Amino acid sequence: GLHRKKWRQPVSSLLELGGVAIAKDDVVRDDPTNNVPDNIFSKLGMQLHRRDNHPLGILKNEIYNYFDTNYSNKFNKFDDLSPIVSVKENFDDVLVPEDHVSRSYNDTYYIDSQTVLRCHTSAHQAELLRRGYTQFLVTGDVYRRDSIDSTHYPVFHQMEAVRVFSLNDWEASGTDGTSYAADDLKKCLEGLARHLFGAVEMRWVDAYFPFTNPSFELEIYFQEKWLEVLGCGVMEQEILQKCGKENHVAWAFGLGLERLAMVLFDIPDVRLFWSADERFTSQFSKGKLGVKFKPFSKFPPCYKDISFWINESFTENNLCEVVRGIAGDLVEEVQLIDSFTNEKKGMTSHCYRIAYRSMERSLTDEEINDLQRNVREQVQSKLNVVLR
Ligand code: FA5
Ligand code: MG
Repeated sequence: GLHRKKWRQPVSSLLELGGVAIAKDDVVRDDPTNNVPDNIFSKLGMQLHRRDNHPLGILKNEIYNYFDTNYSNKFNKFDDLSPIVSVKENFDDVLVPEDHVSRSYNDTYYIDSQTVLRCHTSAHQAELLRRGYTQFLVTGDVYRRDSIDSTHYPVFHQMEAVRVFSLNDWEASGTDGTSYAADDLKKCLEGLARHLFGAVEMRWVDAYFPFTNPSFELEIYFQEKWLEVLGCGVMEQEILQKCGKENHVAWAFGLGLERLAMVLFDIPDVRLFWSADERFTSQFSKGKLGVKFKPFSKFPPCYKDISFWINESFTENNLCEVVRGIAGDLVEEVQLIDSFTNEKKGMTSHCYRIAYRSMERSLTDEEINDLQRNVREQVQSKLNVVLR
């Protein structure tokens, strides 16, 4: 009957957060009304950024210090806003186009068709502007269906900052509002980078966001690569106008706390932030920024390849979710290493290399073979691909 699913839901798969009850679902489907799997569900409410002895909490507090000491007008701080937001807040309010990929079930976790796990802290910009705030910081956990490697995780943390100016502020400067805000933004972020890092190699890259123009990304050189740490720009006028802020300009940025913390603390893999192992947690303490993490030991990775004929609905994010659902934090990377099309049959084959590695111990052959057998079974049954 009508209520079948709703009422049969076992209690343990329901969670109350910020007054909203959400359900989990462990099936990967193309058009679900709820695509939040167990391993994501279990991260809700953890709030690593509110732990003073956790690298993310230490970093958050240090950024607070920077704003407190450099701005006489205090920034309002929020770090406890519910990650469950409406589609309107997450996308519409920040002008994300109707057909933008980030809205798809493949990229975003939906609780139902109108409710998502926020995929960025920008989801709170409009609400706070409407409530009258003009300088604020929002820190929180954000959720994305994404690929798997050492710098990507489906749950991570962002800090959003917004600063609004009125005509008085830029009139005297002799420049237009947009340049005034862009200059102030870059000054703020370069100051923040110096505050956190002292000297570090960084560069500005032009970017695109639906909610800012112009838009930029900041990259920092880390482990022989340029690592993107934040996006920012001058807020689109339309957002300000809709929030009752005509004749104002504003800048905004959203930074990835894990990415910055990896550089600051020398943390080599994003999974470590979730570790409850004392050999990790005991290395960090309140107020101590930049203590270099000492790996307990580097355990060897084990590589397993899997090849299959894909179908039209196949996506890498779905594959990663299946692998993560089985191996959890034992999976370090899922990488496409080969792809070819058989023109006659009109079929395409992908080969992925899965790297299994624990940050905490050596894995046994048996354990890895079990994981891989499970992966093969579920890739076949849940993604409807044909194994080779
Ligand atoms: C955004 O999320 C924008 N909302 C940022 C923004 C805010 C732009 C305000 C303009 C104005 P982006 O998708 O690039 O942008 O993510 C921002 C940062 O989050 C990235 O630079 C990166 O540091 C971090 N990040 C993104 N995906 C992941 C991931 N899977 N794991 C860890 N960190 C990530
Ligand atoms: Mg980006």
